[in-house]
Amino acid sequence: MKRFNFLAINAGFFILTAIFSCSPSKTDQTAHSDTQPNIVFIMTDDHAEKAISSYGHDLLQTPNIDRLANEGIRFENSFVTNSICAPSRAVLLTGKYSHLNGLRDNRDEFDGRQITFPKLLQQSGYQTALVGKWHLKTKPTGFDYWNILIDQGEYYNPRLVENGDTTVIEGYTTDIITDYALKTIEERDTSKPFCLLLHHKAPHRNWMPNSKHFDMYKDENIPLPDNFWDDYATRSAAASEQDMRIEDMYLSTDMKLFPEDYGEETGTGGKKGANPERGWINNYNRLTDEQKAAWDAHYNPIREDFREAKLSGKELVEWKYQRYMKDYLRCVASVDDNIGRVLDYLDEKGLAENTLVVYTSDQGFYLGEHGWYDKRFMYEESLSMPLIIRYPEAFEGGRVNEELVLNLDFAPTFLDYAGVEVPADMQGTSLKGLLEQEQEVEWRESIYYHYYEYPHGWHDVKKHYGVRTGRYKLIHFYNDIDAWELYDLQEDPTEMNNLIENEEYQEIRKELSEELDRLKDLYQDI
Ligand SMILES: [Ca+2]
Repeated sequence: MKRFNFLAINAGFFILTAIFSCSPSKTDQTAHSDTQPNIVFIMTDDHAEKAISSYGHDLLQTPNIDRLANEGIRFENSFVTNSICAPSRAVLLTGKYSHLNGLRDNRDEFDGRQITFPKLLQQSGYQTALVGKWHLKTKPTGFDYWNILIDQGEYYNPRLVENGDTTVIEGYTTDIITDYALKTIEERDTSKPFCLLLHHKAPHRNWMPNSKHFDMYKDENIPLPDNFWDDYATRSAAASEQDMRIEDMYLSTDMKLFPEDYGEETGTGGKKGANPERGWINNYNRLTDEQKAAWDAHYNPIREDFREAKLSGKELVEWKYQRYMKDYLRCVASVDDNIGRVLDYLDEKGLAENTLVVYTSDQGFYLGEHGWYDKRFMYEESLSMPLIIRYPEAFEGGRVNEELVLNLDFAPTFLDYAGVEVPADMQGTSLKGLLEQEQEVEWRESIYYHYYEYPHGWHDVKKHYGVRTGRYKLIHFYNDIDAWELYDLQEDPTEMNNLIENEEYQEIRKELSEELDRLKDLYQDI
């Protein structure tokens, strides 16, 4: 814990001691394991499945996430109900769709008076803790201990609010969040099971890597996705207005250049009229002298090359893609390192067997597909979220599950494993039957999605809702547009060909439309 400054250590110990006042007994680590598992819920922000090697991709090696997949169950078809940060978190906590939990987009505040799974676990005897990104504006409820980043948080030297008190901790945020998470487990009341929500900021924009990963991909070029130069033909919502193209990324905060490198900021960055330079320079100035020296040693040669090359057109876009991807993947490398630390800690303390460990992200992300970064659209890259669950005491690992699961299912799953009755108005389904391969599991054959953040907010993606089955997807964009899209994911996995007017698909369109009506009714989204 060398990276903590002295004041922060003392503040942390004071609070932890005050909260966990029952004296810990190291001999009683598994006393509760027969009935209630410990839960470690690790969630990152904007981590695409494509940036995980166990999902079958080779952009990046993620040995620690892969270890979890080898020892647990990896879900091939896990999805988010509303692909944006705060709404995804509200769904996770409540087990309810956005229109019922009241948090439709990042502008809304979370109503912390609602029933959430941490509250119910707490009432059933769990010690509950939240460490890392929160992003729901209101104060966390249902946690014995919380220590959270402010809003989106910072990559370096983050401000952390620990049960209401703000401190600045020197170091790299992904490491620091993990430090606090492990400290929270270490100092818990061992007579109780614990539930820890470990929520990383990374790899959210603006992708500032730990200097130890600067050399990754140094002399490599990352291949462009096949549909990088998408013209959005047949898809009017994508063609009309969205502002999430890599082409339009900021030269300042996204590319880490300074005004003297480029003159005038030409990127729109998802929000015309924002002032990205000010935010970026503030971020840079938060670095310590030592961090700045490491930063400059890596980025100054990149800046010099940029100034000399005077790139424009496609060359500039491809340069942006390389810069974006390398920093994004380096940030994921830190996430993977720190997952390794958590798994090693659980092993060392004899907690691995009776702890349910989840790895997921609040949604997926575009890594150049359709020419994009960001999320929001109901297309596969942002609808999908990685999901791996390990609980050695209950099931063997190494399997892949292909059922359609949702972030709506987390709350019922944790309550089910804890032996707590799932409230009737939670809309998800416990994953326990799938995890334990019970023979008579009847599972959903379609999922429902609804995105709202328009015209306010970022990136100008129009409101839409839709249904996805194992093979097909029907989407309706609405508000100031009335556009339907239909995809055959088996024939067109990258969703380039909208089949809504195709004669051969009219029967499927009708069936999907009926299924969409059924789901809207089922989830009370009317
Ligand atoms: Ca996110």
